[in-house]
Amino acid sequence: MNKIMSMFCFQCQEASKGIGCTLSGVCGKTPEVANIQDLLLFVVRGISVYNQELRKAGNASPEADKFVFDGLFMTITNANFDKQAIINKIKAGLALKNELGKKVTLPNPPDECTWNGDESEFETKAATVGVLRNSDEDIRSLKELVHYGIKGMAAYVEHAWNLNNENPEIFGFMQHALAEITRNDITIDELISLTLETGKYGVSAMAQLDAANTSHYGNPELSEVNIGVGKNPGILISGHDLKDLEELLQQTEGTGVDVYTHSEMLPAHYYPQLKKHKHLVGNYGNAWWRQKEEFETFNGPILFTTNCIVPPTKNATYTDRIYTTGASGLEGATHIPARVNGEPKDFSAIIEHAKKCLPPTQIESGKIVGGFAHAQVLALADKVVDAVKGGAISKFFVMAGCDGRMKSRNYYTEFAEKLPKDTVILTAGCAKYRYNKLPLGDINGIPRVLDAGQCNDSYSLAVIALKLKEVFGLEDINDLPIIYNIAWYEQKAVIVLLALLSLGVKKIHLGPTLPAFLSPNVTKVLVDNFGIGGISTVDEDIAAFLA
Ligand code: SF4
Ligand code: SF3
Repeated sequence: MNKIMSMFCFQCQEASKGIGCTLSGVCGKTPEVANIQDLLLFVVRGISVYNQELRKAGNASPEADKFVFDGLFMTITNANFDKQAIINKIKAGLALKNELGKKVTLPNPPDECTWNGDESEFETKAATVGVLRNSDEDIRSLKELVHYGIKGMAAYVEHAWNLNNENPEIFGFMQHALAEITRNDITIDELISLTLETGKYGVSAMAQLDAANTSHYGNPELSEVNIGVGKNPGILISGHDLKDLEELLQQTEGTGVDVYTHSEMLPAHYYPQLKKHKHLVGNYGNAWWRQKEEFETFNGPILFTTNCIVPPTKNATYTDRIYTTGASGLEGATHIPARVNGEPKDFSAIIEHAKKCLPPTQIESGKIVGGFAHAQVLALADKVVDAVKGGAISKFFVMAGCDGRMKSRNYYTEFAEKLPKDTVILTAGCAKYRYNKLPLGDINGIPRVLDAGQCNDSYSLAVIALKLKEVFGLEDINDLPIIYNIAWYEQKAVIVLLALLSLGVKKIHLGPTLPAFLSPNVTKVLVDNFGIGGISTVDEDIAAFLA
Protein backbone atom coordinates (compact mmCIF):
# COMPACT_ATOMS: atom_id res chain seq x y z
CA MET A 1 0.00 0.00 0.00
CA ASN A 2 1.15 3.51 -0.81
CA LYS A 3 2.70 4.88 2.40
CA ILE A 4 1.04 8.31 2.29
CA MET A 5 -2.38 6.71 2.19
CA SER A 6 -3.93 5.91 5.51
CA MET A 7 -6.90 4.08 3.97
CA PHE A 8 -8.34 3.21 0.61
CA CYS A 9 -12.03 2.78 -0.07
CA PHE A 10 -13.92 3.23 -3.34
CA GLN A 11 -17.01 1.19 -2.72
CA CYS A 12 -19.64 3.91 -3.00
CA GLN A 13 -20.70 6.63 -5.41
CA GLU A 14 -19.29 9.38 -3.19
CA ALA A 15 -15.72 8.04 -3.32
CA SER A 16 -13.47 11.07 -3.09
CA LYS A 17 -12.75 12.71 -6.48
CA GLY A 18 -14.44 9.77 -8.16
CA ILE A 19 -11.31 7.73 -7.37
CA GLY A 20 -11.38 6.66 -3.73
CA CYS A 21 -11.21 7.96 -0.17
CA THR A 22 -7.62 7.92 1.10
CA LEU A 23 -7.41 10.25 4.08
CA SER A 24 -10.87 9.78 5.52
CA GLY A 25 -14.23 8.80 4.10
CA VAL A 26 -16.58 11.33 2.56
CA CYS A 27 -19.16 9.25 4.47
CA GLY A 28 -17.43 10.07 7.76
CA LYS A 29 -15.52 6.79 8.07
CA THR A 30 -12.18 7.35 9.79
CA PRO A 31 -9.05 5.60 8.47
CA GLU A 32 -9.06 3.41 11.60
CA VAL A 33 -12.61 2.24 10.95
CA ALA A 34 -11.97 1.81 7.22
CA ASN A 35 -8.91 -0.37 7.84
CA ILE A 36 -10.49 -2.41 10.58
CA GLN A 37 -13.44 -3.07 8.26
CA ASP A 38 -10.95 -4.36 5.68
CA LEU A 39 -9.62 -6.74 8.33
CA LEU A 40 -13.14 -7.92 9.14
CA LEU A 41 -13.71 -8.68 5.46
CA PHE A 42 -10.41 -10.58 5.41
CA VAL A 43 -11.63 -12.74 8.32
CA VAL A 44 -15.02 -13.20 6.62
CA ARG A 45 -13.26 -14.49 3.50
CA GLY A 46 -11.16 -16.91 5.55
CA ILE A 47 -14.26 -18.29 7.26
CA SER A 48 -15.90 -18.64 3.84
CA VAL A 49 -12.99 -20.69 2.48
CA TYR A 50 -13.21 -23.14 5.39
CA ASN A 51 -16.97 -23.28 5.48
CA GLN A 52 -17.14 -24.05 1.77
CA GLU A 53 -14.85 -27.02 2.30
CA LEU A 54 -17.12 -28.18 5.10
CA ARG A 55 -20.16 -27.60 2.90
CA LYS A 56 -18.72 -29.94 0.26
CA ALA A 57 -18.68 -32.60 2.95
CA GLY A 58 -22.27 -31.74 3.90
CA ASN A 59 -21.09 -30.22 7.14
CA ALA A 60 -21.34 -26.44 6.75
CA SER A 61 -21.52 -24.44 9.97
CA PRO A 62 -24.75 -22.41 10.42
CA GLU A 63 -22.81 -20.14 12.76
CA ALA A 64 -20.37 -19.39 9.94
CA ASP A 65 -23.25 -18.77 7.52
CA LYS A 66 -24.62 -16.15 9.89
CA PHE A 67 -21.22 -14.65 10.66
CA VAL A 68 -20.51 -14.11 6.97
CA PHE A 69 -23.65 -12.14 6.12
CA ASP A 70 -23.48 -10.23 9.36
CA GLY A 71 -19.81 -9.30 8.94
CA LEU A 72 -20.36 -8.19 5.35
CA PHE A 73 -23.35 -6.07 6.32
CA MET A 74 -21.28 -4.23 8.96
CA THR A 75 -18.99 -2.99 6.20
CA ILE A 76 -21.65 -1.60 3.86
CA THR A 77 -21.40 2.15 3.36
CA ASN A 78 -22.84 4.12 6.27
CA ALA A 79 -23.84 1.06 8.31
CA ASN A 80 -21.30 0.85 11.12
CA PHE A 81 -18.87 3.47 12.40
CA ASP A 82 -18.17 1.77 15.73
CA LYS A 83 -14.54 0.64 15.75
CA GLN A 84 -14.85 -1.40 18.94
CA ALA A 85 -17.91 -3.26 17.66
CA ILE A 86 -15.94 -4.19 14.53
CA ILE A 87 -12.92 -5.29 16.58
CA ASN A 88 -15.18 -7.47 18.72
CA LYS A 89 -16.61 -9.00 15.56
CA ILE A 90 -13.10 -9.74 14.25
CA LYS A 91 -12.16 -11.46 17.52
CA ALA A 92 -15.27 -13.60 17.39
CA GLY A 93 -14.54 -14.32 13.73
CA LEU A 94 -10.97 -15.43 14.41
CA ALA A 95 -12.18 -17.82 17.10
CA LEU A 96 -14.78 -19.24 14.73
CA LYS A 97 -12.23 -19.52 11.92
CA ASN A 98 -9.90 -21.48 14.22
CA GLU A 99 -12.66 -23.91 15.07
CA LEU A 100 -13.53 -24.46 11.43
CA GLY A 101 -9.86 -24.73 10.47
CA LYS A 102 -9.40 -27.68 12.80
CA LYS A 103 -11.83 -29.66 10.67
CA VAL A 104 -10.35 -28.80 7.27
CA THR A 105 -7.02 -29.48 5.56
CA LEU A 106 -6.19 -27.23 2.63
CA PRO A 107 -3.22 -27.95 0.33
CA ASN A 108 -2.62 -24.23 -0.39
CA PRO A 109 -4.48 -22.16 2.19
CA PRO A 110 -4.78 -18.44 1.32
CA ASP A 111 -3.44 -15.79 3.69
CA GLU A 112 -7.06 -15.33 4.83
CA CYS A 113 -6.89 -18.77 6.44
CA THR A 114 -3.36 -18.83 7.81
CA TRP A 115 -3.25 -15.50 9.63
CA ASN A 116 -4.47 -15.70 13.16
CA GLY A 117 -2.87 -12.75 14.89
CA ASP A 118 -3.86 -11.31 18.21
CA GLU A 119 -5.29 -7.86 18.74
CA SER A 120 -1.88 -6.18 18.87
CA GLU A 121 -1.39 -7.14 15.21
CA PHE A 122 -4.80 -5.99 13.97
CA GLU A 123 -3.68 -2.55 12.83
CA THR A 124 -0.59 -3.63 10.88
CA LYS A 125 -2.40 -6.52 9.26
CA ALA A 126 -5.41 -4.37 8.42
CA ALA A 127 -3.19 -2.03 6.41
CA THR A 128 -2.23 -4.86 4.04
CA VAL A 129 -5.52 -6.63 3.33
CA GLY A 130 -7.69 -3.91 1.75
CA VAL A 131 -8.69 -3.26 -1.83
CA LEU A 132 -5.13 -2.44 -2.97
CA ARG A 133 -3.85 -5.92 -2.08
CA ASN A 134 -4.59 -6.76 -5.71
CA SER A 135 -2.09 -4.95 -7.90
CA ASP A 136 -3.74 -5.64 -11.26
CA GLU A 137 -6.44 -3.00 -11.71
CA ASP A 138 -8.80 -5.21 -13.72
CA ILE A 139 -8.57 -8.13 -11.32
CA ARG A 140 -9.05 -5.68 -8.45
CA SER A 141 -12.03 -4.11 -10.18
CA LEU A 142 -13.81 -7.40 -10.81
CA LYS A 143 -13.03 -8.81 -7.38
CA GLU A 144 -14.47 -5.71 -5.75
CA LEU A 145 -17.49 -5.73 -8.06
CA VAL A 146 -18.25 -9.24 -6.82
CA HIS A 147 -17.42 -8.30 -3.22
CA TYR A 148 -19.83 -5.35 -3.28
CA GLY A 149 -22.55 -7.40 -4.95
CA ILE A 150 -22.17 -10.00 -2.21
CA LYS A 151 -22.31 -7.27 0.44
CA GLY A 152 -25.62 -6.05 -0.96
CA MET A 153 -26.88 -9.61 -1.06
CA ALA A 154 -25.80 -10.07 2.58
CA ALA A 155 -28.08 -7.23 3.64
CA TYR A 156 -31.10 -8.82 1.96
CA VAL A 157 -30.22 -12.27 3.28
CA GLU A 158 -30.01 -10.88 6.80
CA HIS A 159 -33.44 -9.25 6.64
CA ALA A 160 -34.93 -12.52 5.37
CA TRP A 161 -33.08 -14.48 8.07
CA ASN A 162 -34.59 -12.20 10.70
CA LEU A 163 -37.97 -13.37 9.40
CA ASN A 164 -36.90 -17.03 9.72
CA ASN A 165 -36.37 -17.41 6.01
CA GLU A 166 -33.00 -18.82 4.98
CA ASN A 167 -31.70 -20.37 1.80
CA PRO A 168 -28.59 -22.56 2.12
CA GLU A 169 -28.00 -22.33 -1.63
CA ILE A 170 -27.57 -18.57 -1.34
CA PHE A 171 -25.25 -18.93 1.68
CA GLY A 172 -23.27 -21.46 -0.35
CA PHE A 173 -22.93 -19.16 -3.35
CA MET A 174 -21.94 -16.14 -1.26
CA GLN A 175 -19.18 -18.05 0.47
CA HIS A 176 -18.08 -19.68 -2.78
CA ALA A 177 -17.71 -16.22 -4.33
CA LEU A 178 -15.80 -14.92 -1.31
CA ALA A 179 -13.51 -17.94 -1.40
CA GLU A 180 -12.93 -17.41 -5.13
CA ILE A 181 -11.77 -13.85 -4.59
CA THR A 182 -9.07 -15.03 -2.19
CA ARG A 183 -7.43 -16.78 -5.16
CA ASN A 184 -4.34 -15.10 -6.57
CA ASP A 185 -4.52 -17.19 -9.73
CA ILE A 186 -8.13 -16.37 -10.66
CA THR A 187 -8.49 -15.16 -14.26
CA ILE A 188 -10.44 -12.26 -15.72
CA ASP A 189 -12.78 -14.70 -17.50
CA GLU A 190 -13.47 -16.58 -14.29
CA LEU A 191 -14.21 -13.31 -12.53
CA ILE A 192 -16.56 -12.15 -15.27
CA SER A 193 -18.60 -15.32 -15.01
CA LEU A 194 -18.55 -15.03 -11.20
CA THR A 195 -19.94 -11.49 -11.58
CA LEU A 196 -22.83 -12.73 -13.72
CA GLU A 197 -23.52 -15.55 -11.31
CA THR A 198 -23.57 -13.02 -8.47
CA GLY A 199 -26.38 -11.24 -10.30
CA LYS A 200 -28.30 -14.48 -10.68
CA TYR A 201 -28.10 -15.13 -6.95
CA GLY A 202 -28.96 -11.50 -6.36
CA VAL A 203 -32.32 -12.17 -8.01
CA SER A 204 -32.79 -15.19 -5.72
CA ALA A 205 -31.88 -13.18 -2.62
CA MET A 206 -34.34 -10.43 -3.50
CA ALA A 207 -37.05 -12.97 -4.32
CA GLN A 208 -36.37 -14.65 -0.97
CA LEU A 209 -36.72 -11.38 0.92
CA ASP A 210 -39.86 -10.52 -1.02
CA ALA A 211 -41.35 -13.88 0.00
CA ALA A 212 -40.29 -13.36 3.63
CA ASN A 213 -41.74 -9.84 3.78
CA THR A 214 -45.02 -10.61 2.03
CA SER A 215 -45.67 -13.83 3.94
CA HIS A 216 -45.22 -11.98 7.24
CA TYR A 217 -46.74 -8.64 6.50
CA GLY A 218 -49.02 -9.22 3.48
CA ASN A 219 -48.60 -7.78 -0.01
CA PRO A 220 -47.86 -4.06 -0.16
CA GLU A 221 -50.98 -2.20 -1.26
CA LEU A 222 -51.79 1.26 -2.51
CA SER A 223 -51.38 3.44 0.58
CA GLU A 224 -51.35 7.09 1.54
CA VAL A 225 -48.63 8.02 4.00
CA ASN A 226 -48.90 11.06 6.25
CA ILE A 227 -45.83 13.30 6.17
CA GLY A 228 -47.04 15.57 8.96
CA VAL A 229 -46.83 14.89 12.69
CA GLY A 230 -49.08 14.06 15.62
CA LYS A 231 -49.13 15.37 19.19
CA ASN A 232 -47.37 12.52 21.02
CA PRO A 233 -43.64 12.06 21.47
CA GLY A 234 -42.24 9.75 18.83
CA ILE A 235 -39.51 7.32 17.87
CA LEU A 236 -38.06 7.67 14.39
CA ILE A 237 -37.01 4.37 12.83
CA SER A 238 -34.62 4.30 9.90
CA GLY A 239 -32.97 1.64 7.76
CA HIS A 240 -34.52 -1.41 6.17
CA ASP A 241 -35.32 -4.03 8.81
CA LEU A 242 -39.07 -4.67 9.04
CA LYS A 243 -38.76 -7.16 11.90
CA ASP A 244 -37.25 -4.46 14.11
CA LEU A 245 -40.12 -2.15 13.20
CA GLU A 246 -42.69 -4.84 13.93
CA GLU A 247 -41.29 -5.46 17.41
CA LEU A 248 -40.97 -1.74 18.10
CA LEU A 249 -44.62 -1.26 17.12
CA GLN A 250 -45.71 -4.07 19.41
CA GLN A 251 -43.72 -2.71 22.32
CA THR A 252 -44.88 0.90 21.88
CA GLU A 253 -48.57 -0.07 21.62
CA GLY A 254 -50.53 1.79 24.31
CA THR A 255 -47.47 3.62 25.69
CA GLY A 256 -48.41 7.03 24.27
CA VAL A 257 -45.29 6.95 22.08
CA ASP A 258 -45.83 7.18 18.31
CA VAL A 259 -43.59 5.66 15.66
CA TYR A 260 -42.46 7.42 12.50
CA THR A 261 -40.46 6.01 9.61
CA HIS A 262 -37.45 7.72 8.09
CA SER A 263 -35.85 7.33 4.65
CA GLU A 264 -35.81 3.65 3.55
CA MET A 265 -38.31 2.62 6.22
CA LEU A 266 -41.10 4.57 4.47
CA PRO A 267 -42.39 1.52 2.52
CA ALA A 268 -43.30 -0.19 5.81
CA HIS A 269 -46.53 1.83 5.57
CA TYR A 270 -47.54 -0.19 2.50
CA TYR A 271 -47.74 -3.55 4.34
CA PRO A 272 -51.17 -4.45 5.81
CA GLN A 273 -49.70 -6.08 8.92
CA LEU A 274 -47.57 -3.05 9.74
CA LYS A 275 -49.87 -0.20 8.72
CA LYS A 276 -52.66 -1.62 10.89
CA HIS A 277 -50.85 -0.11 13.93
CA LYS A 278 -52.54 3.24 14.47
CA HIS A 279 -49.51 4.66 16.25
CA LEU A 280 -47.40 4.18 13.11
CA VAL A 281 -48.20 7.80 12.40
CA GLY A 282 -46.28 8.70 9.28
CA ASN A 283 -42.98 9.27 7.55
CA TYR A 284 -40.78 12.07 8.84
CA GLY A 285 -38.32 13.75 6.51
CA ASN A 286 -36.53 12.60 3.43
CA ALA A 287 -33.62 10.47 2.24
CA TRP A 288 -30.82 9.56 4.62
CA TRP A 289 -28.44 12.40 3.78
CA ARG A 290 -30.79 15.05 5.14
CA GLN A 291 -30.82 13.53 8.62
CA LYS A 292 -28.66 16.20 10.25
CA GLU A 293 -31.44 18.81 10.10
CA GLU A 294 -34.33 16.37 10.38
CA PHE A 295 -33.07 14.63 13.52
CA GLU A 296 -32.69 18.00 15.24
CA THR A 297 -36.37 18.82 14.71
CA PHE A 298 -37.67 15.34 15.32
CA ASN A 299 -37.00 15.88 19.04
CA GLY A 300 -37.30 12.19 19.96
CA PRO A 301 -34.97 9.19 19.78
CA ILE A 302 -33.92 7.68 16.47
CA LEU A 303 -33.40 3.96 15.85
CA PHE A 304 -31.07 2.84 13.07
CA THR A 305 -31.76 -0.72 12.00
CA THR A 306 -29.23 -0.61 9.10
CA ASN A 307 -27.50 2.00 6.92
CA CYS A 308 -27.54 4.93 6.18
CA ILE A 309 -26.04 6.72 9.20
CA VAL A 310 -24.40 10.13 8.89
CA PRO A 311 -22.14 10.58 11.93
CA PRO A 312 -23.42 13.64 13.82
CA THR A 313 -21.19 16.71 14.09
CA LYS A 314 -19.88 17.87 17.47
CA ASN A 315 -22.57 20.54 17.75
CA ALA A 316 -25.47 18.19 17.00
CA THR A 317 -28.10 18.14 19.73
CA TYR A 318 -29.39 14.67 18.88
CA THR A 319 -26.30 12.47 19.34
CA ASP A 320 -27.55 11.07 22.66
CA ARG A 321 -30.89 10.31 21.01
CA ILE A 322 -29.36 7.83 18.54
CA TYR A 323 -29.83 4.10 19.01
CA THR A 324 -28.48 1.41 16.71
CA THR A 325 -29.28 -2.27 16.32
CA GLY A 326 -28.38 -5.18 14.05
CA ALA A 327 -25.40 -4.53 11.79
CA SER A 328 -25.49 -0.78 12.38
CA GLY A 329 -23.28 0.98 14.90
CA LEU A 330 -22.01 4.39 15.90
CA GLU A 331 -19.59 5.35 18.64
CA GLY A 332 -21.48 7.12 21.40
CA ALA A 333 -24.87 5.69 20.39
CA THR A 334 -26.73 3.07 22.43
CA HIS A 335 -26.71 -0.31 20.72
CA ILE A 336 -29.78 -2.51 21.23
CA PRO A 337 -28.62 -6.14 21.41
CA ALA A 338 -29.68 -8.90 19.03
CA ARG A 339 -32.51 -11.37 19.68
CA VAL A 340 -31.63 -14.30 21.88
CA ASN A 341 -33.35 -17.62 21.20
CA GLY A 342 -35.94 -15.93 19.01
CA GLU A 343 -37.13 -13.64 21.82
CA PRO A 344 -37.97 -10.09 20.66
CA LYS A 345 -35.35 -7.37 21.06
CA ASP A 346 -35.76 -5.21 24.13
CA PHE A 347 -36.74 -1.71 23.03
CA SER A 348 -37.70 -0.50 26.52
CA ALA A 349 -34.77 1.94 26.84
CA ILE A 350 -35.61 3.83 23.64
CA ILE A 351 -39.32 3.86 24.55
CA GLU A 352 -38.59 5.30 28.00
CA HIS A 353 -36.30 7.84 26.36
CA ALA A 354 -39.05 8.89 23.93
CA LYS A 355 -41.51 9.52 26.78
CA LYS A 356 -39.22 12.26 28.08
CA CYS A 357 -38.99 14.03 24.71
CA LEU A 358 -41.10 16.65 23.01
CA PRO A 359 -43.30 15.61 20.09
CA PRO A 360 -41.72 16.11 16.66
CA THR A 361 -41.75 19.58 15.12
CA GLN A 362 -43.72 19.57 11.91
CA ILE A 363 -41.55 20.20 8.84
CA GLU A 364 -44.01 19.20 6.11
CA SER A 365 -47.66 18.33 5.75
CA GLY A 366 -49.73 16.27 3.38
CA LYS A 367 -49.53 12.74 2.08
CA ILE A 368 -47.49 10.67 -0.32
CA VAL A 369 -48.74 7.61 -2.17
CA GLY A 370 -46.97 4.28 -2.60
CA GLY A 371 -47.32 0.54 -2.34
CA PHE A 372 -46.88 -0.42 -5.98
CA ALA A 373 -45.00 -3.65 -5.52
CA HIS A 374 -45.72 -6.47 -7.95
CA ALA A 375 -49.03 -7.69 -6.49
CA GLN A 376 -50.57 -4.20 -6.47
CA VAL A 377 -49.37 -3.36 -9.98
CA LEU A 378 -50.48 -6.72 -11.34
CA ALA A 379 -53.89 -6.12 -9.76
CA LEU A 380 -54.00 -2.98 -11.91
CA ALA A 381 -52.53 -4.79 -14.92
CA ASP A 382 -55.62 -4.44 -17.13
CA LYS A 383 -55.74 -0.71 -16.52
CA VAL A 384 -52.00 -0.39 -17.21
CA VAL A 385 -52.13 -2.50 -20.37
CA ASP A 386 -55.13 -0.53 -21.67
CA ALA A 387 -53.30 2.72 -21.00
CA VAL A 388 -50.28 1.48 -22.97
CA LYS A 389 -52.32 0.03 -25.83
CA GLY A 390 -54.49 3.14 -26.04
CA GLY A 391 -51.42 5.40 -26.07
CA ALA A 392 -52.15 7.13 -22.73
CA ILE A 393 -48.82 5.77 -21.41
CA SER A 394 -45.97 6.01 -23.91
CA LYS A 395 -43.09 4.83 -21.74
CA PHE A 396 -42.05 3.69 -18.29
CA PHE A 397 -38.88 4.95 -16.64
CA VAL A 398 -37.34 2.76 -13.98
CA MET A 399 -35.63 5.25 -11.67
CA ALA A 400 -34.94 2.96 -8.72
CA GLY A 401 -31.85 3.12 -6.54
CA CYS A 402 -30.28 5.38 -3.98
CA ASP A 403 -30.22 9.04 -3.15
CA GLY A 404 -27.12 10.90 -2.03
CA ARG A 405 -25.91 14.34 -1.11
CA MET A 406 -24.12 15.32 -4.32
CA LYS A 407 -25.54 18.38 -6.05
CA SER A 408 -25.47 16.49 -9.35
CA ARG A 409 -28.40 14.42 -8.07
CA ASN A 410 -30.69 17.38 -8.74
CA TYR A 411 -30.61 15.79 -12.20
CA TYR A 412 -33.18 13.23 -11.02
CA THR A 413 -35.64 15.86 -9.78
CA GLU A 414 -35.32 17.81 -12.99
CA PHE A 415 -35.57 14.61 -15.03
CA ALA A 416 -38.82 13.64 -13.31
CA GLU A 417 -40.22 17.14 -13.80
CA LYS A 418 -39.33 17.29 -17.48
CA LEU A 419 -40.55 13.86 -18.49
CA PRO A 420 -43.57 14.07 -20.83
CA LYS A 421 -46.91 13.72 -19.05
CA ASP A 422 -47.66 10.41 -20.75
CA THR A 423 -44.79 8.63 -18.98
CA VAL A 424 -44.73 6.74 -15.68
CA ILE A 425 -41.83 6.45 -13.23
CA LEU A 426 -41.30 3.07 -11.55
CA THR A 427 -39.19 3.48 -8.44
CA ALA A 428 -37.80 1.72 -5.37
CA GLY A 429 -35.11 2.63 -2.84
CA CYS A 430 -34.35 6.03 -1.41
CA ALA A 431 -33.84 7.51 -4.92
CA LYS A 432 -37.56 8.30 -4.86
CA TYR A 433 -37.13 11.22 -2.48
CA ARG A 434 -35.84 13.25 -5.41
CA TYR A 435 -39.35 13.33 -6.94
CA ASN A 436 -41.94 11.60 -4.74
CA LYS A 437 -43.32 14.86 -3.38
CA LEU A 438 -43.64 16.61 -6.75
CA PRO A 439 -47.15 17.18 -8.13
CA LEU A 440 -46.64 14.90 -11.14
CA GLY A 441 -50.29 13.85 -11.39
CA ASP A 442 -51.72 10.63 -12.74
CA ILE A 443 -52.72 8.95 -15.99
CA ASN A 444 -56.31 7.65 -15.93
CA GLY A 445 -56.00 7.20 -12.18
CA ILE A 446 -52.52 5.59 -12.33
CA PRO A 447 -50.07 7.80 -10.38
CA ARG A 448 -47.11 8.91 -12.47
CA VAL A 449 -44.71 7.79 -9.74
CA LEU A 450 -45.22 4.17 -8.73
CA ASP A 451 -43.16 3.38 -5.65
CA ALA A 452 -42.60 -0.35 -5.16
CA GLY A 453 -40.77 0.02 -1.84
CA GLN A 454 -37.21 -0.35 -0.57
CA CYS A 455 -34.15 -0.90 -2.76
CA ASN A 456 -34.64 -4.68 -2.49
CA ASP A 457 -38.12 -4.20 -3.96
CA SER A 458 -36.43 -3.46 -7.26
CA TYR A 459 -37.21 -7.15 -7.54
CA SER A 460 -40.86 -6.13 -7.87
CA LEU A 461 -40.00 -3.90 -10.80
CA ALA A 462 -38.35 -6.87 -12.52
CA VAL A 463 -41.42 -9.04 -11.85
CA ILE A 464 -43.63 -6.30 -13.32
CA ALA A 465 -41.40 -6.04 -16.42
CA LEU A 466 -41.45 -9.81 -16.93
CA LYS A 467 -45.25 -9.84 -16.58
CA LEU A 468 -45.66 -7.01 -19.09
CA LYS A 469 -43.39 -8.87 -21.51
CA GLU A 470 -45.73 -11.85 -21.23
CA VAL A 471 -48.90 -9.78 -21.59
CA PHE A 472 -47.57 -8.02 -24.68
CA GLY A 473 -46.31 -11.33 -26.11
CA LEU A 474 -42.73 -10.08 -26.49
CA GLU A 475 -39.65 -12.26 -26.94
CA ASP A 476 -37.22 -9.95 -25.23
CA ILE A 477 -37.57 -7.89 -22.04
CA ASN A 478 -35.71 -5.12 -23.86
CA ASP A 479 -38.56 -4.73 -26.37
CA LEU A 480 -40.79 -3.26 -23.65
CA PRO A 481 -41.29 0.52 -23.58
CA ILE A 482 -39.17 0.70 -20.41
CA ILE A 483 -36.06 2.86 -19.96
CA TYR A 484 -33.73 2.21 -17.01
CA ASN A 485 -32.22 5.36 -15.52
CA ILE A 486 -30.89 4.20 -12.18
CA ALA A 487 -29.19 6.13 -9.40
CA TRP A 488 -26.71 4.33 -7.19
CA TYR A 489 -24.87 5.06 -3.97
CA GLU A 490 -23.98 2.01 -1.93
CA GLN A 491 -23.49 -1.71 -2.43
CA LYS A 492 -27.13 -2.76 -2.40
CA ALA A 493 -27.49 -0.84 -5.64
CA VAL A 494 -24.60 -2.94 -6.97
CA ILE A 495 -26.51 -6.18 -6.40
CA VAL A 496 -29.66 -4.63 -7.87
CA LEU A 497 -27.67 -3.71 -10.99
CA LEU A 498 -26.09 -7.16 -11.30
CA ALA A 499 -29.52 -8.75 -10.79
CA LEU A 500 -31.02 -6.68 -13.62
CA LEU A 501 -28.13 -7.65 -15.90
CA SER A 502 -28.66 -11.30 -15.10
CA LEU A 503 -32.34 -10.94 -16.09
CA GLY A 504 -31.15 -9.77 -19.50
CA VAL A 505 -31.92 -6.07 -19.09
CA LYS A 506 -29.74 -4.00 -21.42
CA LYS A 507 -28.90 -0.32 -21.85
CA ILE A 508 -29.17 0.58 -18.17
CA HIS A 509 -28.09 4.14 -17.46
CA LEU A 510 -26.28 4.53 -14.19
CA GLY A 511 -25.65 7.81 -12.42
CA PRO A 512 -24.89 10.32 -11.24
CA THR A 513 -21.39 8.94 -11.90
CA LEU A 514 -20.10 5.51 -12.84
CA PRO A 515 -18.48 3.50 -10.03
CA ALA A 516 -14.87 4.38 -9.21
CA PHE A 517 -14.19 0.66 -8.77
CA LEU A 518 -14.83 -0.09 -12.43
CA SER A 519 -11.51 -0.01 -14.30
CA PRO A 520 -11.61 1.25 -17.90
CA ASN A 521 -11.37 -2.33 -19.21
CA VAL A 522 -14.14 -3.62 -16.96
CA THR A 523 -16.32 -0.66 -17.91
CA LYS A 524 -15.71 -1.56 -21.55
CA VAL A 525 -16.89 -5.15 -20.93
CA LEU A 526 -20.11 -3.78 -19.37
CA VAL A 527 -20.64 -1.32 -22.20
CA ASP A 528 -19.94 -3.86 -24.97
CA ASN A 529 -22.02 -6.67 -23.50
CA PHE A 530 -24.84 -4.87 -21.75
CA GLY A 531 -24.91 -1.38 -23.25
CA ILE A 532 -24.46 0.21 -19.82
CA GLY A 533 -24.07 3.96 -19.97
CA GLY A 534 -23.82 7.01 -17.74
CA ILE A 535 -26.00 10.09 -17.80
CA SER A 536 -25.61 13.41 -19.59
CA THR A 537 -27.83 16.49 -19.20
CA VAL A 538 -31.54 16.07 -18.51
CA ASP A 539 -32.55 17.54 -21.86
CA GLU A 540 -30.10 15.46 -23.86
CA ASP A 541 -31.02 12.27 -22.03
CA ILE A 542 -34.78 12.76 -22.34
CA ALA A 543 -34.42 13.51 -26.05
CA ALA A 544 -32.28 10.38 -26.52
CA PHE A 545 -34.57 8.14 -24.44
CA LEU A 546 -37.68 9.24 -26.31
CA ALA A 547 -36.10 9.05 -29.76
FE1 SF4 B 1 -15.45 6.89 0.68
FE2 SF4 B 1 -17.77 5.72 0.10
FE3 SF4 B 1 -15.79 4.30 1.12
FE4 SF4 B 1 -17.12 6.07 2.62
S1 SF4 B 1 -17.91 4.18 1.72
S2 SF4 B 1 -14.91 5.78 2.57
S3 SF4 B 1 -17.49 7.70 1.11
S4 SF4 B 1 -15.82 5.31 -0.86
FE1 SF3 C 1 -30.78 4.21 0.33
FE2 SF3 C 1 -28.85 4.14 2.08
FE3 SF3 C 1 -29.17 2.93 -1.16
FE4 SF3 C 1 -31.66 1.15 0.33
S1 SF3 C 1 -30.92 3.96 2.47
S2 SF3 C 1 -31.27 2.57 -1.08
S3 SF3 C 1 -28.64 4.64 -0.02
